[in-house]
Amino acid sequence: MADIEKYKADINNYSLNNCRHGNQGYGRVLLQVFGLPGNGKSSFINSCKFALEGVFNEHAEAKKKQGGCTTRRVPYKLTDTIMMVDNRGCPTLNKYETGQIFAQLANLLPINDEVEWCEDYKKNLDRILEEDKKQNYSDFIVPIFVHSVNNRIPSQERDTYKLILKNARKITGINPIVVLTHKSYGGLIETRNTFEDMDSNKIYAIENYTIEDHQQVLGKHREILSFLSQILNEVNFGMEQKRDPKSERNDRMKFILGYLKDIDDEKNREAIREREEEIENLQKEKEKRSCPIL
Ligand SMILES: Nc1nc2c(ncn2[C@@H]2O[C@H](COP(=O)(O)OP(=O)(O)OP(=O)(O)O)[C@@H](O)[C@H]2O)c(=O)[nH]1
Ligand SMILES: [Mg+2]
Repeated sequence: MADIEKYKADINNYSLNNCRHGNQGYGRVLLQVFGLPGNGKSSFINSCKFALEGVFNEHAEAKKKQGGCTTRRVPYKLTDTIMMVDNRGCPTLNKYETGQIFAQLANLLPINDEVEWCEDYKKNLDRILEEDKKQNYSDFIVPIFVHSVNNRIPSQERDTYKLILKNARKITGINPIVVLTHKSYGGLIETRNTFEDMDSNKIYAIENYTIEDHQQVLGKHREILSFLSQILNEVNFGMEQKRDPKSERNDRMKFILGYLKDIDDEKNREAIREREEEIENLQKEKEKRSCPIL
């Protein structure tokens, strides 16, 4: 029990001011929870709050729901310094949807609003530029990828996952911390291996508290609090170096705008290819008609 109280005290008293070079302009730690729908993101946030505060509440709505339950980016306060953000999960992993994951991760989409995202480059750009007016650059972002062991990743999708995790690292400067939920449902070792093969080096397995089952368990509390405390070590490590929140935000912005532009260029090239094919087919058709077989 003593370790649990120690973890709680460390988490509750954590301040960026105590980092090696002081807070360097960062105001809070933003634990950016992301992943596909239904993998336990909201439940994980509820579990963290339960372990830290001692009372279970469905802070973040957690349900089995077709098409995703959480559709906004919702922030949940863990302490005065630590915030968890429940990001919208993406049902598919096409380039537009992954662009949306990255824009959320980079903290370039508004918090507390519906995450509206579409295939229109200009609209997405406007949304990001509008949010940028708030000049919110004082968050130290930690990416946390939540994935259920129930959700086996087919081998043909591994490259896409790998790319998402790699881009998340580029955006935030931290290799995403992987949280595997439903850990007692079988398949944990296999899923862990899959993530290790995708270059993940920080993988935690937990069983979330849920609305159906939130009987307090010492082992679960310990696991979750130990997780949070290790995340703070990660932040301390990142703060060992001199950094500048403003230029980091600019770099994130550059990355996202470049990514969106590339997708748009590809879409336009694809449209041109289709058009050329159409013309070619019409041409062939015309030739056939003007040259009947004798
Ligand atoms: N047994 C068990 N159930 C879990 C666990 N994590 C989540 N669940 C259940 O799985 C379902 C989906 O969990 P959510 O937390 O809503 O998942 P989400 O990732 O927030 O989903 P979206 O908001 O739709 O993106 C809910 O019914 C949860 O109760 C877990 O570790 N163990
Ligand atoms: Mg959710």
